[in-house]
Amino acid sequence: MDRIIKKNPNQPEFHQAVLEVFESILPFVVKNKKYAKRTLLEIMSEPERTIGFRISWQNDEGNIEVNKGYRVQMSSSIGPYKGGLRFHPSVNLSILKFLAFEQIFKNSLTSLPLGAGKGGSDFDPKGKSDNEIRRFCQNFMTELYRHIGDSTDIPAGDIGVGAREIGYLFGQYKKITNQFNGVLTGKTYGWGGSLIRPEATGYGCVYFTQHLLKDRNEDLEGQKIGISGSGNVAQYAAEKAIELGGIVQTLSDSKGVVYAENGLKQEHIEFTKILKNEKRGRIKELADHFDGIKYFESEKPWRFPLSIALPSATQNELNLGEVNSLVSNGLKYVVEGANMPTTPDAISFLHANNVAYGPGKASNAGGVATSGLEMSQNALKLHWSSQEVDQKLQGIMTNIHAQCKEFGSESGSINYAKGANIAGFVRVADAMLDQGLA
Ligand code: NDP
Ligand code: 2IT
Repeated sequence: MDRIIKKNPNQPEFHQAVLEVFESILPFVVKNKKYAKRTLLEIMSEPERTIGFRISWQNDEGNIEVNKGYRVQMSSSIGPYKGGLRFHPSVNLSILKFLAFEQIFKNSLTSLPLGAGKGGSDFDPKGKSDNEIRRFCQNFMTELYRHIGDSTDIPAGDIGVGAREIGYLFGQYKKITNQFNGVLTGKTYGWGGSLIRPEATGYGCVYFTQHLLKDRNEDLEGQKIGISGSGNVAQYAAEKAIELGGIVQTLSDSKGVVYAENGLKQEHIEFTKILKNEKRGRIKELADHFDGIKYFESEKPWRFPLSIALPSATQNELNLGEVNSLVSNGLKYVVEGANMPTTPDAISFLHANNVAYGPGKASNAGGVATSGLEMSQNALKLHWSSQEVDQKLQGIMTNIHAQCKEFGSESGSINYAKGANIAGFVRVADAMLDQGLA
């Protein structure tokens, strides 16, 4: 770990993600001769390839702006590089490398042939016109296209990249390469997307939550659920949790949180989808528009008494002080919709206080898994029905939970994070050994 920190200075998020995995799997690696003598973990933490590029684009005033673009091709041991693109002003190599590193284990857990990658830009989509977004995406793809391909590297969405951006990116890829193929996932259904891909991360996270509840002989009915974020993951986690009888009390964005004591209803989720995906407004407008919903500026969901927290916005958004107060207010489950939303000291606190903790690399894997299903449909040149895709997604989440239990069972309890890390590691490590890569 010291060597990794030295080789990758000033990358705190990357160090955090690597340390979390190292700490939890080291005893397993040391015990297993096959892995013990190798530097597998160290090799895995070095991207196979890191690409950086300039994106210059014209804003609506006619001026040229410039942003940084990246693709981190982390691991191709079990399949082509696969993972999302993030457009957010905070994007840098530390964040993309942590995300790409998490993606190794997540994609392995899906049991599909998916390697790991992540990319994006420090471009800020907030307040940009549709035309500016289109020009930016086209210029981003003009640089990226030479590094990706439907059996090389298959990007998708993440923060700030949804159906609109994937459309513009795909249009430019097709124009440059003269190829119509499955090089991106998260496409619109009418031109190669998969049904249920928009829903998959949020739905999958709730399916995973159901498994954790079942392990403790509970179910979702009547649970007070706090969800952070109001983007793709949060919208569909809320929708599925409501459908299954949960009381979803919060959604949020970077400006504040909305709280509905009696729980949000499907009509509120439909409003949120239009607000966020089309009008691109602030979550405050949900409270302005409906009775029984209050808005708290600059606050997070974690100040309310919840039994289940589904952090679904961004990294390190749930800290020790917040879990401490949540636990004194009756918190029993934290299941991550986002990537690495819970800080390391908060995770330790959850384990010490018998709160079931579902790590993002397991609980939000439904998104990339359904991207894998989109790739299969593209390769076969056909579409599966919603029911078929949803059933496969449920099967994958069930299987991920089973792997977490198999490798994470400790005397009297289950450490799902340890289970996810070991199970994810084994498949990739074995492939690396088979292929002479370690
Ligand atoms: P979206 O861009 O659709 O939504 C992001 C949401 O999180 C918005 O409500 C946004 O608020 C909020 N948010 C983003 N950054 C911050 C921040 N720094 N502080 C506070 N709030 C913030 O992204 P997704 O829903 O796709 O992604 C959410 C999380 O889920 C990310 O961690 C992503 O990596 C992870 N994830 C996504 C998957 C997918 O398929 N999309 C799959 C697996 C994981 P605002 O609009 O105000 O910025
Ligand atoms: O973090 C993630 O797993 C994603 N953003 C989805 C990646 C994908 O390729 O669907």
